[in-house]
Amino acid sequence: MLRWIVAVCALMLALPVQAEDGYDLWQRYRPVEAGYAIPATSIVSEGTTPPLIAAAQELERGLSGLSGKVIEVGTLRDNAVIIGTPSSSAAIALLNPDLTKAGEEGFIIRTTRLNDRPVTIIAANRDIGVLYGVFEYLKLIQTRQPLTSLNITDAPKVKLRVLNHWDNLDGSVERGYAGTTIWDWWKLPDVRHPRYTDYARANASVGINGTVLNNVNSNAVSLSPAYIAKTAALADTFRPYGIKVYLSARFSAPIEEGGLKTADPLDPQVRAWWKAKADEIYAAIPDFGGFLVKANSEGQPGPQDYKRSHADGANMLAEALKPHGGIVMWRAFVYSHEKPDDRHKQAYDEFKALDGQFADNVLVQVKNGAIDFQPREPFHPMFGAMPKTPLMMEFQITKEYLGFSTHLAYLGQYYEEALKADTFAGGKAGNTVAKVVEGAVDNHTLTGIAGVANIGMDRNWSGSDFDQANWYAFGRLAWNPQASSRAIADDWARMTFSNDPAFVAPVVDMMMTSRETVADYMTPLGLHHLMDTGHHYGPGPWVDNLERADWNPVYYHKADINGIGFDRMKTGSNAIAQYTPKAAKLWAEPKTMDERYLLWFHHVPWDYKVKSGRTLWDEVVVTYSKGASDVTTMRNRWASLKPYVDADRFEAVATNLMIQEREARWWRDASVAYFQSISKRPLPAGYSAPEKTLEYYRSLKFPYAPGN
Ligand code: BDP
Repeated sequence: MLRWIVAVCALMLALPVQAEDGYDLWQRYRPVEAGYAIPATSIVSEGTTPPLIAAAQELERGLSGLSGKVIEVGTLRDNAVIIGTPSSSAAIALLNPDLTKAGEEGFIIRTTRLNDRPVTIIAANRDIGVLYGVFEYLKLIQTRQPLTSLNITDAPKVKLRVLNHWDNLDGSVERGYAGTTIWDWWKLPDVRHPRYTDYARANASVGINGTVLNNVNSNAVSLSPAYIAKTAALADTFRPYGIKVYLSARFSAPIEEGGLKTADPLDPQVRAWWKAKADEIYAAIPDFGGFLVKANSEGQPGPQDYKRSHADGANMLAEALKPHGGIVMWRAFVYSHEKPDDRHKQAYDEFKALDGQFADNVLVQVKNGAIDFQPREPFHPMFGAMPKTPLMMEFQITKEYLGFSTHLAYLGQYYEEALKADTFAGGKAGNTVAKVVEGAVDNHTLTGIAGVANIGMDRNWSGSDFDQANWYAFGRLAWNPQASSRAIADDWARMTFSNDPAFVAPVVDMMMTSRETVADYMTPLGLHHLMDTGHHYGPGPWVDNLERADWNPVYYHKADINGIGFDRMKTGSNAIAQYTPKAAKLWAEPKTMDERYLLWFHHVPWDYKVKSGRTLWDEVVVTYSKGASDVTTMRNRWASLKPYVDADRFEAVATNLMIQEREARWWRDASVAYFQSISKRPLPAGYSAPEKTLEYYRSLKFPYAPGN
């Protein structure tokens, strides 16, 4: 009897636990429901290289999980899935599929016949393409697409699809809201956590092929021999998944690590130091990707410390990396200490003149907007303005300015908005930011998109279940910047939660409006940079006492008794002139423009009549209130979806929405209280007064807010 009880208990422990904690991301591979047929019977893979082994393992894992049967790698049977390249697989070579459109990293998936047997082939020119094809094939099943007559060709439109980790060597993550860093620097290179492999699997599944391991506010120790060995261990783990490692390089490292007196990029000793450093790194990591650099920005050292230009700095590093095939991603997020000019204009002003001066292995990495990852920004005017320089897009995946990990904001919709914006480069319509980034406008082959990661040690990786969608959407849009964020949300929701249409449709709708909702309750009508000091958590529109004018929210909203908004027209900072005339025209006229950008570009009287017929003052209050009440709608919607979601993840999301509802009201009340103290106008009829006094909101302090 006792033996029987023990056996039953052991069996129960071995059974898959129903509860889900989000660790599996969109790669859950739970059995499909009856009625959806997976024809696959076996996997045929002859490849012996690490990416092909990883591809076969992933396919085995995915197919076995999804079909609920053991699907082995081995014998060729009817409906086998054959994977490989023409050189690794005799079967693929025999079938000789047309791989011309698959390029270096793409793939084809095709149902066909081999010796009169029905088979599915996943083929590519290179091993990594096979792995990407496997993930695509699994996605078809995960999203319940028909598998009977497949004929898919896909290849990435952008070459470098890179995560930027703002992770520090002490384990903290700048702007990280998902726990500490996943890099266990102390125990590397010896201890290689399984989580590193799962990280690589997740990234490869969306086509991410690079990762910058350390913060752009970097520490020269990352370039020391001990840390190069640690980085090499991570590179070894990621290599089978097609992911290269990069490091943020501190510009003054020749001084701090090398003991030199200067980091002047034109100094021969400095140049020699970087060359030797590059040689040392490549000896340990032959496929090292290169350097990301934040220079002369927010106190970081850079070439301007020596009266040299950004191009001088970037080209020195490029020269050191070039013999090894490495590249430099030089960030354009700069605003100078001396210049009192509109911060919006500074990156463009510094970089535009350098167009054509960068070495051919340098990309200039530009944030999506000219200020700083605000809930809404017009696209950065540098896109389309530097035809001779490959411009790399930098998105922020971590939600520094959008409510950390407790507010639900699907950023796929934000990324798509930025990518679809028309730069009218060369005066031509249709030269969107996406096309500039893809290199299609100016014929660049070196192209890239970066995303500031939202990954940490939290069990669910991203701090919240819905923040996983932002990592996912980033990867998908980096692969194809012209993809639809709605379709991506649809895939994600199916893979992460459920394929039930009664779940998918409302969730996707909710995701698609969620970022607008955040913009409404934080920064309506083009307002920006109103977050509280340092941590950027919660409202601080009253802040006016910081050292630099352009760190203060009052600098950005410029509200007084008469009106509000930043005049970036000719009458003001004239930042509008940095856009091509056709792009500028879209924002030039308050009467006709998209009012979601109104106060970004115009200083407008409170009594101005907006399109709704209300006064601007009333519209500000109404939009803040709408944002707050839309969160209540999201919360109710999620509550109605309880039957479709496992208990733990349902509760986790519900709790976050409760927090978001409370904080959206806080944003609304604090902002309305503050702006009313300036506008001195009554609230529109039917809108109740803020719950607490302005003094109360101003007194709130958050000394331990994360990510700061
Ligand atoms: C800002 C962040 C800051 C970063 C900086 C950057 O607040 O932590 O260091 O951007 O991108 O958004 O360099």
